[in-house]
Amino acid sequence: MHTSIENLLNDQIKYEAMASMQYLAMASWADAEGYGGVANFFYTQSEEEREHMLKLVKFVNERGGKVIIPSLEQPKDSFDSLGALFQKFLESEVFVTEQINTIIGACLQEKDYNTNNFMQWYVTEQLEEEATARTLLDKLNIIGDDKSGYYHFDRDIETFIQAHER
Ligand code: OFO
Repeated sequence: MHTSIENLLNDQIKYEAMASMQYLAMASWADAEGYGGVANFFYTQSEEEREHMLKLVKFVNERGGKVIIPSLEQPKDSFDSLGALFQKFLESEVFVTEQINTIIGACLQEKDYNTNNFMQWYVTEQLEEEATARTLLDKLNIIGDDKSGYYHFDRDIETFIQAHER
């Protein structure tokens, strides 16, 4: 594996780990605020990001590269509102998408079609996650400051996600 690709994949391991910890902090915040549905949503997201990280760790090892397990900064753990929480979710996903696109670009440049092929799974995954984040944020923008709207959003989020993923 070309060193530049190996470095980028190690960076990506860090970004997926950061997303996992960020979503865990968001789940915990929502839990403490009494938003059980939102908390479950982010606990699940956190697990998914950990799986994305693991997939990369295994891939780099399989290809004979050297994996670096990163140290991480403390994630943001307080939010002004559910809107701010989901804004952070969208920003995090947009950032990850940009990094994945950078890897794809480098793979094509280095003619590393194997890694390019592997990374296509992440491209599809990011499309879905960004769409979910935007849809939920749109709903919260409609709700505005309405407390009963927050209540319904929290109650309905799991049903919404299941329907969206079908
Ligand atoms: Fe949604 O961040 Fe992983 O890929």
